[in-house]
Amino acid sequence: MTAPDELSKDSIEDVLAAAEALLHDPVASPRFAVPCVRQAWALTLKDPPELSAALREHEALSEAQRGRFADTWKLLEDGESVTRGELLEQVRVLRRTSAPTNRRMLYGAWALMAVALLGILILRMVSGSVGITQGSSVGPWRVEVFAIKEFRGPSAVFRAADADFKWKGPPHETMPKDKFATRLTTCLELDAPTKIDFVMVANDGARLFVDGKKALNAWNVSGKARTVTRQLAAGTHHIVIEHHDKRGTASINLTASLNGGLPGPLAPALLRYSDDPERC
Ligand SMILES: [Ca+2]
Repeated sequence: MTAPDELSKDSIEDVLAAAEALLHDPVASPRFAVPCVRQAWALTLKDPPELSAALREHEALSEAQRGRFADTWKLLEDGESVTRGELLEQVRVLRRTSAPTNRRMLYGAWALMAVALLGILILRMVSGSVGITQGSSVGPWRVEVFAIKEFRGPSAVFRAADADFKWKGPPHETMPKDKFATRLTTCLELDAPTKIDFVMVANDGARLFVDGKKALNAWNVSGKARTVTRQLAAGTHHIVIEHHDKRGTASINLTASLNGGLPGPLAPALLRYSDDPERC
């Protein structure tokens, strides 16, 4: 069963805000913003199988925009680069055109949430002991949640397919809704040397460790994307994200580009679950 908070994790405003933060960061290459812009289009166009083809027929665009945007995504799919200006134009258009779709999605999310809650109620009536679960029992990421940001005291552990969460309430039924901390760990298995660009966005703060070394530190920076490039040897690499929330909503998202390819979530096929958060 899908947990209610998972239904609302892909708010288009958050995705566009992350894209803008990256595109306005003079240090970050525009390609770091590509996964956010792609996700925004996927939300707007209901996850089309081929984005360039869908853009060529998108009615909310002018004819010139259709051709230009479709060409941009074709280039990206072929591993070519794009300019900051091209992506910023798409973000501006997405901001202008996504509102009605977003309202429809919100309505859909509420409807799904109502169905999910009804399902939970029925299960509780049948079994008398079923609680709301977060995450799942499968997935290569180990997620451990603590009630305080020092990562001490009682914790809750679950698994996830991806390092991509947004919480409006508690991250787990045993945890508070504010001032909690999460540690996400996984093992990245590479069969060849690989250059990886990591992009991390978090609310309220997070840091990324690769093989025990701090690679990104945004512990006191909320909502701003941070990027880093690592050349990794073939073999197993321990990936750790530490995240904390102060109050309000909380989120963590990690994407990566491998050898200059199209950025996206780390593919589950490259990841292995380890029950030990300290090592692979
Ligand atoms: Ca927060």
